[in-house]
Amino acid sequence: MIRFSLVGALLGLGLLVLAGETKAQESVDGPQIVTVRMVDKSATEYAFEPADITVAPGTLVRFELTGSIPHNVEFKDVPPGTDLGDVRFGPFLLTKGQTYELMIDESFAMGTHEYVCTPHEMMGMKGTITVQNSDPEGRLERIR
Ligand SMILES: [Cu+2]
Repeated sequence: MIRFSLVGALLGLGLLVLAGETKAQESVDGPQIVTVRMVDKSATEYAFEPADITVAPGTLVRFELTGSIPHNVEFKDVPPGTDLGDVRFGPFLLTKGQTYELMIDESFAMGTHEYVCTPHEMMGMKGTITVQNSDPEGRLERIR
């Protein structure tokens, strides 16, 4: 039971902080939502789709597991001034359809944030989130 023991291990490490189940409501005043799918392209090929996104501060990035292989989001190379805390190493999504949401707030400095799926980095499962201010007056700056 590989999957069972993986769950146990994750629980043991206290990493199962899943944003999961709840789907954020998209309203007129709500944040812009960008979805990145975690895709099993074959038994040995996994990918984030789209791999490279550009977002404004205040955007909600939603990772969605579309297959049956567990994936996560681990930030590797981030711009100076970024302070991700626990978000640096995200939880593993285990169930098809499960989501993990990241609010692009002030903990993400402007610039390109490179991330990988920890177990599948060597198989090319990586992506980037480029944070770019599309709002020169700074209205969105303080949205969390
Ligand atoms: Cu993966």
